Amino acid sequence: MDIIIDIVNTRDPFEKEFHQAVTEVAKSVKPVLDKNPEYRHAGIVERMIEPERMIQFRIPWVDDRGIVRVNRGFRIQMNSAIGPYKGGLRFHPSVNLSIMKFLAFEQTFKNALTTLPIGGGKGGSDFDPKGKSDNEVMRFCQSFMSELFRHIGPDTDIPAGDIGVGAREIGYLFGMCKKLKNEFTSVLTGKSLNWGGSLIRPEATGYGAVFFAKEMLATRKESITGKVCLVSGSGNVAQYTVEKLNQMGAKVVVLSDTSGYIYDEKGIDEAKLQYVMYLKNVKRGRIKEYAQKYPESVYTARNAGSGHNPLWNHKADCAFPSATQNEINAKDAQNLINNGVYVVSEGANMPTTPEGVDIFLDNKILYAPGKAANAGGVAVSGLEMSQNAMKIKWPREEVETKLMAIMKSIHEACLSASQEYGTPGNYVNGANIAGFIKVADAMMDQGVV
Ligand code: NDP
Ligand code: 2IT
Repeated sequence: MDIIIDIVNTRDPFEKEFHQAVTEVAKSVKPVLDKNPEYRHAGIVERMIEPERMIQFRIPWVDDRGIVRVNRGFRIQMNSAIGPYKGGLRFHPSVNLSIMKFLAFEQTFKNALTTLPIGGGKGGSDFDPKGKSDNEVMRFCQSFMSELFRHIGPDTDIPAGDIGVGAREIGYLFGMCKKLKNEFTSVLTGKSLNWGGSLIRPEATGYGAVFFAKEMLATRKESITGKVCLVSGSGNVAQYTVEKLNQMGAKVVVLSDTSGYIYDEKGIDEAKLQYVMYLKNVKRGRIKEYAQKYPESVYTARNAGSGHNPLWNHKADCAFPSATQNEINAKDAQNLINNGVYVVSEGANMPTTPEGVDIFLDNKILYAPGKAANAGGVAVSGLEMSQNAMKIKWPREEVETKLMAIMKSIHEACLSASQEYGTPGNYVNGANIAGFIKVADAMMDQGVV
């Protein structure tokens, strides 16, 4: 394990998010390597931490005032042992190589857990869609795709959405890619329903995170019904997490965005959720406006310097962090425990710091890491690719049933790997080990490539 940490420290000394993700996996898989020395001899981990290919490119575009702007684009093609590279695109000003690499690394294990034949990748840009006109977003997407198109394809690399990339951006990206390639193929997922998208793809990540929580609660013979839940973020994942929790009889009392969060003791019911969807997806406004519309709720502005996020300091049973990486630190994790939270299902990728994770594990709560709990999104992306390849469209119920079955099987795989390697109920070890073995075995079969 120390050798692996040394390699990333020496090669990529400043990539802190990538180090964080690698360190966690390296710790979890140590007993697997001890039991199966052939993985060490074949340099499996050394190869897994080095992307197969990284593409970085210039994205020039012209804003509405006629000024030339330049952003940076990335695509990390991390691992193709079990299928073509697959993973989202993130457009956010914080995007850098470390964040892209941590996401691509996590994606490789997540995709392996889905049971589908998809490898790991991730991409994006430091472009900020906030405050940009539709035309600016379109011109940016077209410029981004004018380079990316030569690196992707339905059997090579299939991007999708992530933070800042939703239906609008996927539409513009697909339009340009189709034009440049002169073919209509499944080169992106998360497409709109009338031109190749899958039913339930928009819902899949949030629904999946709730299904995973349901499976964890079932191990204690409990259900979601009646549970009070904290959900962070208010984008794609958060919205459909709230929708499914409401359908299952739970109550969600918080939602957030980068500026702050709202607390609504009465619960964010279906009608209020419809308003959030309008506010965020159509009006592209701020969550603060929720408190103006529903005076029974309270808005608290973000205080980044406070050392903790008050959103996690409310009485509840379950938490679904669904905004971004490292949004729960040790203090937040302890606040959650002190407030009675005993189920954490991560909709976001790596939302909990290593110190926070240790607090969850020490308290033996039902804690599912993102690579297991949020795998429903990419799983339905895989189902979108299958439907496109077969040129058919499955009904809503069929896709949701398949999603439910996939989340159940991920839960079982994590649990059984955690048991086999001596840490029963530790979903962090379980997810890392189960994902690792699947990718490692494929790499062993395919030789040193
Ligand atoms: P969206 O862009 O739809 O929503 C992101 C939400 O998180 C927004 O409310 C945004 O606030 C908030 N947010 C983003 N960055 C920060 C930040 N630095 N600090 C505080 N809040 C922030 O993205 P998604 O819902 O798609 O993604 C949310 C998380 O889920 C990400 O970690 C993503 O990687 C993960 N994920 C997404 C999947 C998908 O299918 N979309 C699949 C699996 C995981 P604001 O409105 O102010 O921007
Ligand atoms: O983090 C993720 O799993 C995603 N953003 C979804 C990726 C996908 O290919 O659907």
